[in-house]
Amino acid sequence: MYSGSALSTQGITLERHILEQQLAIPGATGDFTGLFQQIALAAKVINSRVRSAGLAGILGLTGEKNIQGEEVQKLDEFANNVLIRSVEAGGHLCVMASEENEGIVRIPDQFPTGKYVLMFDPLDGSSNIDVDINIGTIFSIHRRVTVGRHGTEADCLQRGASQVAAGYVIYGSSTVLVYSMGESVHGFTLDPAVGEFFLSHENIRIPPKGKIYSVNEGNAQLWPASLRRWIVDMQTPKADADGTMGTPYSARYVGSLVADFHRTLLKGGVFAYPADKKNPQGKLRLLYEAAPMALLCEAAGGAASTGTQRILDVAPTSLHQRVPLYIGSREDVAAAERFLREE
Ligand code: P6P
Repeated sequence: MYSGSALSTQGITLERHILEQQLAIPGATGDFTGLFQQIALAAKVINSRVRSAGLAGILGLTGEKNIQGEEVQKLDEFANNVLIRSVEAGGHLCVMASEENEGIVRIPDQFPTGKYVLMFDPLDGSSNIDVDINIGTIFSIHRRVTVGRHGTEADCLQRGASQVAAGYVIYGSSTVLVYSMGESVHGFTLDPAVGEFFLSHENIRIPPKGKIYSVNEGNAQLWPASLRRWIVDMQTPKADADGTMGTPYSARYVGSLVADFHRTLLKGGVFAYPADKKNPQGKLRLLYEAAPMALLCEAAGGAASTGTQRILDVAPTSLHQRVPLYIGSREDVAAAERFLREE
């Protein structure tokens, strides 16, 4: 027998969901909905190319290096250009920033500008492209804080707590777009036959405590001893209340932030990219990796920390600054912070 709620949930497109969320926000103009539609279109185009990359013979390195000093994969460039071209003409943005661009990305003079700021990692985990492991696009949206036709770097250097929205697209066994405006988190799965994202994960909540930890243990000898003790603690079975021996945490590490975070968000546990002797500020970027993931995680009931400070409270000082990241279930992140406070 038809159940209205079942069909309606299956039939909710990303566009309809954003619109309904927008209507709940006083003074919303629909400007935001338009921007989201353009981001979703870019995701569909990137998805199509990611799925056919091996066939299109565009895998492999262009040989150039991005500002991170990393070899630039052709798909990185493609994804970056698709995102920029999809949103630059819409009149919703005053400025952009991308992992692939050293400075801010200016809205071309022939296009109108708007009140939002978009920052993104166009294809995170790109080192996994050639081995067909999940990769993703991460985005963060702020309202501008400056006046005048064009935005400036100051519009980008805002605390994560002031994000209007954040999200990611994971190009995995299916293509899922997850977004939040700060209150709740929702996931949409792309139906390639229809070319639409349909609501598939309504109101995602992360468990208060998980049983999975996710960190690159190859760096363990570069960590402080307190961090190694944290990992050993999770590897140590704890006796249950009735004295029966419990099970240790499982270790899962993909090496692609979007994949590791998506699993953490849905199953609980903790992902960490700590500071170490090689990366004294950590490896992950604040503005377009840690901060958007932190907004999503907190909106789902989790926590995100540098180990000593809430990620969403970090005051940015440069576009590509890096931060240590501990993110996931509240109790697991709190445990990491406790160990890090020890000498
Ligand atoms: P490592 C991918 O290059 C990335 O930026 C993130 O997606 C991922 O979490 C991290 O680096 C993996 O880094 O040093 O463990 O290979």
